Amino acid sequence: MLQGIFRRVGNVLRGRATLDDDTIEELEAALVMADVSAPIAREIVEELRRRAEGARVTDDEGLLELLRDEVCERLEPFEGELVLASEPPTTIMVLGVNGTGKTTTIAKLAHFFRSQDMSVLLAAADTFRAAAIEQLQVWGQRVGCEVVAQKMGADPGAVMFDALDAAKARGIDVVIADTAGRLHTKVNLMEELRKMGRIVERATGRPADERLLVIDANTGQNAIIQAREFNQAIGVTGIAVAKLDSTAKGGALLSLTAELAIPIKVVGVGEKPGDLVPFCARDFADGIV
Ligand SMILES: Nc1nc2c(ncn2[C@@H]2O[C@H](COP(=O)(O)OP(=O)(O)OP(=O)(O)O)[C@@H](O)[C@H]2O)c(=O)[nH]1
Ligand SMILES: [Mg+2]
Repeated sequence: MLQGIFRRVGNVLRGRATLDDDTIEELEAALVMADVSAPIAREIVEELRRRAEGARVTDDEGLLELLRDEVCERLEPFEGELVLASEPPTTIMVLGVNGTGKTTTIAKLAHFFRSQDMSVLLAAADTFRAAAIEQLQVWGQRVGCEVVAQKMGADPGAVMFDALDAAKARGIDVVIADTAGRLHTKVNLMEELRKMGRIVERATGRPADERLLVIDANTGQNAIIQAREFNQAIGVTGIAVAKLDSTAKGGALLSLTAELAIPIKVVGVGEKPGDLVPFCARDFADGIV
């Protein structure tokens, strides 16, 4: 699944039977090239050295196996599952900066819930661009669920309110809200998200069941800054990684989870509604190394 730069991490080890200082240095550099932060890259190679000594590994396959295990064990505690509310509707707010893959991820989530025979309603609360509303409506048609929308420029909170009102009236299982991701008015954006959050709380008696942050797998260390900001604003309950199929990196997930301890819930591996899989640390580790 992942090629390119992260492959180099594996290539560094190929043909080497032991971890000499040069190999360690190259490996650390390769990890950083794959978007692993420098401190975590250092930790990983130190741990790998310890493991290799303990396990008396004698060939490159053995070293690779240890590296995969190390990556897997770091991410395993952060395998998460989407939360479904015991009292419907489950509310999922989908967050993230411009172009990360929010709307596509919503379509995929809707498709997934529909395949489980659940009813889904989409809230077009990214009212910043007319195209965003239309895009969600097209997806709604394609995956077979209703879309609650207002005009461009409308108050996203009002769209959220309408959507939850309709969902309760119709006994809908899951409401998924698109949100704006523009960055140039960040303070307003975060305030707007908090306001939407309060509207959910008032309508359902609890915070949105999922505040799902979409991270573009190509983003690199910026992903951590994004996660920190959204987390401060509204409390992120899970990460959705988009575009893992198109990246050569993905190492930012290691620092992101280490720093913020937010579970990774789903992974986007393409542009079609079916291209969404649960996050699996083992698959990720095997794919990258
Ligand atoms: N290959 C691949 N492309 C993806 C994936 N998810 C999203 N995309 C593409 O990424 C682009 C942006 O996706 P959107 O879902 O529109 O992103 P967004 O966050 O809603 O963007 P804005 O509404 O502009 O902020 C589109 O061209 C998608 O087809 C994925 O998992 N794999
Ligand atoms: Mg969008």
